[in-house]
Amino acid sequence: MSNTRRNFFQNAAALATLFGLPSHLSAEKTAPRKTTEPPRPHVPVLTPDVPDLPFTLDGATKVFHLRAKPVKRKIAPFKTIDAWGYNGSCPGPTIQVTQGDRVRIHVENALPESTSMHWHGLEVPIEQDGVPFVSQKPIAPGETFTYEFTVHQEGTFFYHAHSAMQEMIGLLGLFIAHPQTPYAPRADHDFAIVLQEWAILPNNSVPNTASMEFNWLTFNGLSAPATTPLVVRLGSRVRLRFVNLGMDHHPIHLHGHQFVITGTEGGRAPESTWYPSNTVLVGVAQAKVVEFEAKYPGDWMIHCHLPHHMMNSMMDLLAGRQIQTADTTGARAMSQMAALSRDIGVPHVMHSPVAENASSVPGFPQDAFMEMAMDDADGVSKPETHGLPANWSAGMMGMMTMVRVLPDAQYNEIQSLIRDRATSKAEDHHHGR
Ligand SMILES: [Cu+2]
Repeated sequence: MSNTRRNFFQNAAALATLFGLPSHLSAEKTAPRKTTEPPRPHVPVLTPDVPDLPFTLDGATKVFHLRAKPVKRKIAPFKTIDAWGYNGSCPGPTIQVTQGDRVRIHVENALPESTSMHWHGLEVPIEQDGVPFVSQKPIAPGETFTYEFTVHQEGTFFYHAHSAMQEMIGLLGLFIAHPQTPYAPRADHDFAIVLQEWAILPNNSVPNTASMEFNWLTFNGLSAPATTPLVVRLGSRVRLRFVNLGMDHHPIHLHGHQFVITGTEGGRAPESTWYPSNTVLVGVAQAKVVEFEAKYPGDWMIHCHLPHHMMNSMMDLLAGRQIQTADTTGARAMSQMAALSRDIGVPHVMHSPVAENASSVPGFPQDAFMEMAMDDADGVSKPETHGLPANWSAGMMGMMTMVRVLPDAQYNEIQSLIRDRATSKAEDHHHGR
């Protein structure tokens, strides 16, 4: 085959990867597979609320471009922060390659200080290791450094600036290497989630990366209820990949199902090591991969179980306002919350009822004023939340999302809404909106 033809086929394959719908987004999935169609070796990883990094081909080498730059991230309906990220996203876009691929990654520094890039867990030559002053000179502002290596491993890896404070302000992303020999059993859905914590004072937008007191906790750069639920088909096999590059360890708990731990930051774990759990501790610098059969229909929570990681910083809402909780009644609290709702422009804020004598009970309030429903807020309402019970968002805070295990009809309805969203976004783009 001539070089031109070979390039054409390689480029066609790359375009299919870039623009093809993941098989789990296809409504035709319920139809029996045609015998002539070769089975896909794996479904692509979906990183909710984070884009994939596109690539071009130079011969057989996949070429990526990452631009380190400050980025504004609306982590909750009432909180936008100044983080640093890549290509306008924090965490950075997800890189997906196949074991055996040769990759070239241009890292451009649009930060006001020098940076570096480390390929965490990947076995690369020392000059590609990305440690400033040890394996390379720091990448100065305005400079680009090009990394190139062959990925001979499979698994869940990540990339990050090899500088402690830059990691904490968001300079990291996922690096997924799909296996050459497909994993067994095959997963129907494959999701990845980056865990991060932030210390941001009320009325401030810049994280304090030196602080040990974290008040904002995020999955893929968002705090619940802004996190996008993971929508899966009832009866499917689901893989979840968690990556932690922060200061705290996070015990991630799944409701209503048991999973097995099928991999770590070092790759796939042998099946003989799998044992049932429903909580997995994702330690700092680790990846943990779990799999389960989505057997039970429902909207099942998945969240860090550290109590302080299951809340948002309400101080931001209160900014400059006094809410009297120590001497209040249900009606008074309701009117205060309604005023708050108007002021912050969140369509609907409510809390659950409190007893008439609440203020005379030592310990009150605990959660009474933390439950705020904002189902219709910008960034909360989306196809993936379609059909959830009213006020669902009142129970969602911090490092939290849900796995929605849905029967065919509901699953297909949401996938069709997601496709409509993609179409209208493409049209907006086409019309320069
Ligand atoms: Cu946690």
